[in-house]
Amino acid sequence: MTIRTLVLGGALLCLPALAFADTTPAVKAPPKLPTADELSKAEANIADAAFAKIDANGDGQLSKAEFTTYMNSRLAQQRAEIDTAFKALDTNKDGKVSKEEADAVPALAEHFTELDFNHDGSLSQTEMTIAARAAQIMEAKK
Ligand SMILES: [Ca+2]
Ligand SMILES: [Ca+2]
Repeated sequence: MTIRTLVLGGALLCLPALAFADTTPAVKAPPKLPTADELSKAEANIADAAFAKIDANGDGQLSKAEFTTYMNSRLAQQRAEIDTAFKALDTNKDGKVSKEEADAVPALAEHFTELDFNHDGSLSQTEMTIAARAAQIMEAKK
């Protein structure tokens, strides 16, 4: 096969695509929304995927050890997320989130006094982590 036939072949392959491009209507049809049934199937897939992820040895059963490993990894991930959020809020980089800094997030500003466990007028990273954990424990007990 020569370079010439390759180039020619490539050009011929492009032709149908070009012809198609010319006839494509300017206005695209809106994306089709999934039906309730399709959404339920997608949710079942999420549950299956999560289960498979936690079921480390793939025996179709979740042991306490597998669940603990999964939860520890999730909690470590959340700790990293809290760390990132904390650093973003601490705009003057003094290692604390003041009331003024917390005002950037209305939900945080609203609960500032409750979250400031040691009542020093600012939120430490530990206080933010305690708050996140307390919220998760309440959620888990529902
Ligand atoms: Ca600060
Ligand atoms: Ca504090």
